[in-house]
Amino acid sequence: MLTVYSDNHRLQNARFELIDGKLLPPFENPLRADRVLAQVQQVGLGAVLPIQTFGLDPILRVHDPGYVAFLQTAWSDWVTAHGEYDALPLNWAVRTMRHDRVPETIDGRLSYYSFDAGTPITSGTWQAITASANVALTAQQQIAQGAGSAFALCRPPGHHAAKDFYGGYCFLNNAAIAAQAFCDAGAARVAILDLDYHHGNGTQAIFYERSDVLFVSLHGHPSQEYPYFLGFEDELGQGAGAGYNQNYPLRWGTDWSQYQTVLAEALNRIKTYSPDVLLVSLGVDTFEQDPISEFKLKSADYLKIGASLAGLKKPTLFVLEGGYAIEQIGVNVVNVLTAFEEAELSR
Ligand code: OKP
Ligand code: ZN
Repeated sequence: MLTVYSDNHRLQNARFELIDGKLLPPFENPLRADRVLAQVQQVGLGAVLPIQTFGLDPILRVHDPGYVAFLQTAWSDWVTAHGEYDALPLNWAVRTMRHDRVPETIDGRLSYYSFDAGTPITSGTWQAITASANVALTAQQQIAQGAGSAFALCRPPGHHAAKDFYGGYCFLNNAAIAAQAFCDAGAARVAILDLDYHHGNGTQAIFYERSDVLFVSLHGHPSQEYPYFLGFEDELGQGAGAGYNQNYPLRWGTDWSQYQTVLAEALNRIKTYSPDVLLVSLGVDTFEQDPISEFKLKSADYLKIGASLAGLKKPTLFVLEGGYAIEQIGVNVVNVLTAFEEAELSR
C-alpha cells in the first residue's frame, strides 16, 4: 500500500496544551507522525509519495471562505495583538448568544471560529494544515487513478473540523475534503467509516444532509466523552441525508469483544450502502494505553480491524486521525494497513 507524507506536519508544534486544568506538552505533536512513518518504512508497507499541491479550491468545496481566510491570517493577526504566544480562544457563543455576526478583532474571531481551547494556532499552523489536506488529496488522486488502497499520513488530524469551525486538534477536515474530491471526480456514493476514539463531529456535520456520503462512526459515548455534544445514536441524517448517518457510541472500558460486534454492524451498514469507495478515518486512540482515552483495544486487535475492512472489497483510502500513545502508535496504525493488505492479497 502506498503512503502519502509531508514533512510540513512539523510546522504544527505548539508549546502547551490546556488539558485537565494543566498546561502540558501537547499530546498532538510531531513525534506522532514520525513514529507512524518510521513503522511504515520498517515493515516495508510500500512507496512513500510526497504531496502534490491542489490549491484552495478543493478545501473551499468543504469549508466556508470566511473561515479559510481567518485561518490564513490568524497567526499574524494574533501576533500583532499579543506577540508570539500560541493563539487560543477563551469564550464561545453558547445558547442565548448570537451566531450571526463575525467579530472584527482576532480574539473575537478565534472565539467565533472554534469550539475548544485545546487547539493552539501557531506560526506554522496554516502551512501544516494545508499540507495535511494535500496529503489526503494526493492519496485520493492515487485511488481515483486506480490504486486499490492508499494511506494518507495526515497531521494535524481533521475529523473535528466542521465547515466553519476548528477544535480537537483539527482545522481542515482532511477526510471530508478527500471524500468531496471523490464526489467531484464522479463517485456516486462515498462511505466514511470513522474509527477514531472521538466522534467525528465535523465530518458528520459536513455531510449530514447528503445521501451521496454515508458517515458511520464508532466512538466514546458523548455522555462521557469529548466532544460531548454530538455523536449520539439518534443522529440519523436530515433532509436528503436522512438515513445516511449512523453513530455507534460505546461506553468507557469497551474492549475488543464488544467493539468487534459493533464494528461488524457498522460494516454491514456500509455494505448495504454499496459505496464506490471507502474512506477510513483511522484513529488508534481506541488503544488500551492511550493517554487521553478509555477504550481497551490491544495492538493485535488492529490486525483484526484491518482484515475486517478488507472484507468490504472496496477501494479504500485510510486517513490518519488521532492516537496519542507515542510508543505504540506506529505499530497500531500499520497493523491495520498490513492486515488489510494481506487479506486483500489472499483473496
Ligand atoms: C482529537 B482526535 C480529554 C480532553 C480531550 C481534545 C481531544 C481531541 C481528540 N480529557 N481534548 O479525535 O483524536
Ligand atoms: Zn481521537
